[in-house]
Amino acid sequence: MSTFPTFPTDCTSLLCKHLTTEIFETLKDKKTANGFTLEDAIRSGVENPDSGIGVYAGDLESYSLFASLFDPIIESYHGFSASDSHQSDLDPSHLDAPNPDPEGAYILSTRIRVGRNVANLPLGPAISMEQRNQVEQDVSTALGTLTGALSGSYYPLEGMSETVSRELIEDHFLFKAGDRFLESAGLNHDWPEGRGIYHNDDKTFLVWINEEDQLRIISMQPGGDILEVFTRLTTAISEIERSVPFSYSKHLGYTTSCPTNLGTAMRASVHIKLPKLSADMEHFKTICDRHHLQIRGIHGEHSKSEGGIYDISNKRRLGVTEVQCVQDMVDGVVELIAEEKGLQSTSSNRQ
Ligand code: ADP
Ligand code: ILO
Repeated sequence: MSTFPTFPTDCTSLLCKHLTTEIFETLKDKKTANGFTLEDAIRSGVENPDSGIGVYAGDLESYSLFASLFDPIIESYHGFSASDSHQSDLDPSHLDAPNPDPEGAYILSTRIRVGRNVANLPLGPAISMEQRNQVEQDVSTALGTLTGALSGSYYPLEGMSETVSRELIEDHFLFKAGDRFLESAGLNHDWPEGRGIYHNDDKTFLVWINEEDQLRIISMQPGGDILEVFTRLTTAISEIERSVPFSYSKHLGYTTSCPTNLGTAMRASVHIKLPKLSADMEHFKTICDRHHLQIRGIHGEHSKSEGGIYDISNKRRLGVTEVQCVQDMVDGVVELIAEEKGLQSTSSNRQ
């Protein structure tokens, strides 16, 4: 790439905010050992100017070689500076999480996922077909050794019937095909080969293979027992880590292809019914901001809410521990439920 990309005047992505002509000129001819370039890193944000972020890494080296672009983006998104370092804490006994909704009136389900990538391999945007297929083989073999509540089966996407995959997506278990942000980032190359999903019989423990990250390890179940969900996840992570070495750096924590996921790579969410509170979106957002929470629709990122049900999750992932990520979500959900209850009783007193 020799010319500076053009962005529409209303573009608000972190890429367009931080990519100056000086940074562009310094980085445009650099290449990581895996052949990943600046052009590759910014393609998603250039082709999708409505991106929030707009960049992806091809390998761990991308974060240091293109640091003059990635660092300010990481600082803007996570409030984490180049001199900070990351801490991990996956100990469930450090979490204070009694079920915020024991009667099941508000929380439909809880899900906690982490992203992981295999050490010393390129990330999805720069991986070859052979390397990706090897990841699928190694990870599915490792998962095949799990026992007890984690034992299950691997279902490759290739050969999966349309009906089965539609059902898994609608029931919130499987990733969707054709995401345009991932497509531009090169993450859909050779689709559907090398991709698939592992799950136990109850679908409370799932692993996505070779989607945005090489592994997305997921624990989920109906209701609001967040501690049980976190405990299952942490057990699974340490079991998998015995045979699959994960890419981790002291500075950035777990390596991920999208900078928003760096650090813990954790998203802890509930699907929660808040019809009264969400009628006043500004008030709803103020509470979420106070607890560092993100609001999504119920069919994943870039989807809409249905029936006053929202996906509420931690926004901070880097420079905070996994326990803190989940604690943000728990504390915010407690306040959201109290607020919804208050609004419900005010409106029933008026009737
Ligand atoms: P990610 O969690 O990897 O960031 P998405 O936002 O696309 O990705 O969510 C993936 C899927 O997980 C979607 O189908 C979404 O509805 C589902 N999901 C997320 N949180 C929950 C939850 N608390 N309960 C049930 N399904 C959930
Ligand atoms: N590249 C997209 C998505 C960023 C955050 N989400 C995920 C799934 N990583 C954007 O810049 O809006």
